[in-house]
Amino acid sequence: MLKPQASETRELVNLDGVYRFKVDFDRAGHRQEWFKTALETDLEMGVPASYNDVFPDKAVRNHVGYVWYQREVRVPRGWAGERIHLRLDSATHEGMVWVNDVLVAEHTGGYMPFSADITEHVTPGQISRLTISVNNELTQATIPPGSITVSEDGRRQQSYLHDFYNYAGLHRSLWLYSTPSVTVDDITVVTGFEGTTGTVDYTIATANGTGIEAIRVTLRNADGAEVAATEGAEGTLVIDGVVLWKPGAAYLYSLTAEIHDGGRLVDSYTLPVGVRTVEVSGKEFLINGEPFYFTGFGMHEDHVAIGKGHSNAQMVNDFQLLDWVGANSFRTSHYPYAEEVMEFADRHGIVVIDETAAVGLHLGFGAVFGGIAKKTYVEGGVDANTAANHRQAITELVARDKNHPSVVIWSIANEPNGSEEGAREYFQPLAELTRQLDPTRPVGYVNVMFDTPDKELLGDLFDVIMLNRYYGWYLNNGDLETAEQVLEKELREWEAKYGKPMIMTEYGPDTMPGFHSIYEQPWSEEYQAAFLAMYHRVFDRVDAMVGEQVWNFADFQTSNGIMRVDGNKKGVFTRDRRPKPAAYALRQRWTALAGVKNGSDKTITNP
Ligand code: GCB
Repeated sequence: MLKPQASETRELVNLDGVYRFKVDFDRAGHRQEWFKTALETDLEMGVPASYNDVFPDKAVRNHVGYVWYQREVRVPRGWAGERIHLRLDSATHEGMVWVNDVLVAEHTGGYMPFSADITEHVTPGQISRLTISVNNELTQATIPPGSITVSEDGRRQQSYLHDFYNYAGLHRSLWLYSTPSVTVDDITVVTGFEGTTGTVDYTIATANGTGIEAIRVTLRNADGAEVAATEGAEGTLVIDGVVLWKPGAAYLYSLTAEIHDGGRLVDSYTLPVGVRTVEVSGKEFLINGEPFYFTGFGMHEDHVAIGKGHSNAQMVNDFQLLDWVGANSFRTSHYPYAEEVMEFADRHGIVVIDETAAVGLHLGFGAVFGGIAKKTYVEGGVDANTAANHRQAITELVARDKNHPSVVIWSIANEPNGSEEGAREYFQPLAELTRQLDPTRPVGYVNVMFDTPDKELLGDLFDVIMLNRYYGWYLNNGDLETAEQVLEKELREWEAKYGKPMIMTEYGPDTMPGFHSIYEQPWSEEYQAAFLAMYHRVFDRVDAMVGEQVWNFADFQTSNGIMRVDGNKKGVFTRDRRPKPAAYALRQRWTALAGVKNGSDKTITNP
């Protein structure tokens, strides 16, 4: 799926701004056809952003159901004769879109783009009414799943098994764009190299052509000089003296695909391309044939006031802090991030573990918080409906992100139940689907701490072992000595069981900024630093460890509960991005680790 862009043959108008906004408290909007007239409301809402924390009103924040957005859009008058499209980069979790009175698009899945050809419903030069209903409900059939109950006084209440606030709304940009009718519909690139010769295998899908158009493909280097060119819908571009895309040293070529008809340029689309390879070999994770050691974080799209709304300035700030702390990677825990984030990572050589929104697929979790342990793989639980939506989530993620050089692993789920009967039956087809959609990248899932190697049933289906461990926090709280022993013992068991590269994708304690303790008490800033240093000692002793991603980059908002005080405090930065002391310790370690290869001489002195 190509991101809309302006080109010689395409135009692009951004539709971000302030929309009329109405919360559908009575679930009346669809029945009363609110899209047919101006929304009756005094409220307005900024887009992109989550609406939840914008209004000082508990009823809005806690609303479960639909909200409505509306604005007028003038289609540029010069677009007569073009195809006209509308694109929403996301609507969390379900969006329905009307242009004037006509429903033009519907999409479920809160972190993926969708678009509609609206040519027949608009007139260039004229104003049209754009109305969007957005539903924030999570059910057992959505990804991520959740459940809704109705209180005695009739309020709908949402619960879910993931640990981040269910922010909702139009979190990402909206676009109006034009294309010719014959278009470059999709491009897929797979890159490789042999010595100093690089290759870009490409496939171009066109739409609405007659089949006789010529396809021309040109590859330019970062200075804009042509380095290779060829013709046809499929082929290989060869680059002499290739400059590779490397972690920390990004280099991007640009591939322009053009459709020509009788000498006339019909459509043109340009895609940034980084030439690199990714591979798992024994216990090593190789980028460009060289062992790579992941340092960084599990993150969240989460900021004060805008919630999960994308902000370019906040994004740049987060990447600057990643750079400052010496991180070379992050995981898009626990859902695909905005495309601008992926593009930034491409441009700056940051390595990404790209995750679907399949989080909370473990119904036994209830028991941990004093509730009942339910079975996961049963009808009405994680079942065929979930699997169908999970397939969609994987398919859409690969379609959107397959060309990003920064993406080196597909993570198809976070902490599903991986030890219960039914887990293999559920995950095997999904692992196969991911490989079929993209045979070039390693595939993994993120393992939960209950699924120790003696119980876990899935590891052989995947290329890498990704583990979230909280010894010293949820287990052995305050006792880092015992935690160190159990952690090392378990990691060695994983290593012996699979002999695959292992990444610690989550580890870290909640930490209250400003709380100090000479006794290394849990919640103190000293405990966070000591906890991380202990994990690092262990990682440095276990050969198969190829990465460490601390939980979390920053404090983030969660749902209410006795385990959380205004959210999760495991951030190394606070929610407003101030460093806790652990940030300085990580900076020292990761800066020293940079460039040190896995295996050979990974041992460094811990701060
Ligand atoms: C986990 C989850 C993550 C939570 C974290 C925690 O295992 O993957 O979403 O936020 O633990 O802090 O409890």
